[in-house]
Amino acid sequence: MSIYQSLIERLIEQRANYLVLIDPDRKNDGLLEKLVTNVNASGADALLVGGSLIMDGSFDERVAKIKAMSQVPVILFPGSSNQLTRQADAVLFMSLLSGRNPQYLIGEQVQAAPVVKHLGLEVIPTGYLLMAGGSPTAVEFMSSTQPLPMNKPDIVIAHALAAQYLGMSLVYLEAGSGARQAVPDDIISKVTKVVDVPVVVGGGIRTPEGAAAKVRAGAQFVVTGTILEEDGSPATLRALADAVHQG
Ligand code: 1GP
Repeated sequence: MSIYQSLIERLIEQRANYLVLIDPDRKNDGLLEKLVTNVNASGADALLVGGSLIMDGSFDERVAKIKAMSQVPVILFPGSSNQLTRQADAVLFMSLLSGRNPQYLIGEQVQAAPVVKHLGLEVIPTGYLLMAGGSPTAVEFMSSTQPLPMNKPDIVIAHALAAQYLGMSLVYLEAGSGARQAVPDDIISKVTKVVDVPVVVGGGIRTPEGAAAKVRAGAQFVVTGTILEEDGSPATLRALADAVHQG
C-alpha cells in the first residue's frame, strides 16, 4: 500500500494525521538524532523533510540520517527541484498554485519529474497554497509570489478547487514557517466544506489547542515545524499529536 493510502486509511481511526517538519539544514545538524527520537516517541504519523533554502551540500546525508532513525515514513517537502533524494519514501510533488510564477507552477516540476522517476519515489501530487500569515515568509521571498489574502475566503476556495480539478491528492494551506497568524479556522472550514481532497494545514501552529481547532475546522493533516526546534520535548510533541488525532 502507498504511504498516501496508508495515511488516508488512518483517518478511519483518528480525525487527522500529525506531520512533523524537519528542516534538513546546517543549523539542525547536531540535533537530528534528538529531533527524530522525539518525533518517534510522539505518535506523529509521518515526517516531512525540506526547507525553502538549504545552506550547504549535505541535504542527502541528513535525509539518510533521518530515514535511518525514523520509525514513521519520511516524505520530502521540497523547496525546489534540488531537494530530491532516494533516501526518502515519498515526495510531496507540489505546485505553488497560489502564485503566478511559472517557475514554481511548472518549471521546477519539469526539472524534478525525471529525477523523481529515476529515484523511484512515491509521488503525492499536492496543490500548495501560500497564505499571508502576518509576516513575510521565506516561501514568498524565494518564489517571488504573493500569498493569498486571509480575509478573502472565496479566492482561497477557488484555488483549492482548482487544485482538486487538476487532480491533486492534497491541498496544502500554508501560512509559512513561523507565521504570526496560522491559517484561520473559518477559512479551513469554508475550504473543506467545498473541496473533496484532504486538506493539510501548516505554519504558525504551536499549541495543542491551536492544532485541535484546525482539525475541528476540517483539516485532515496538521504540520508543525518550528515548535520541534524550539521545544521538541516528547511531552510537547505527544500533546500535539494527541490533539491532532482526537480533534
Ligand atoms: C509547514 O511551514 C510549516 O507547513 C511549518 O510551520 O514552522 O510555523 O510550524 P511552523
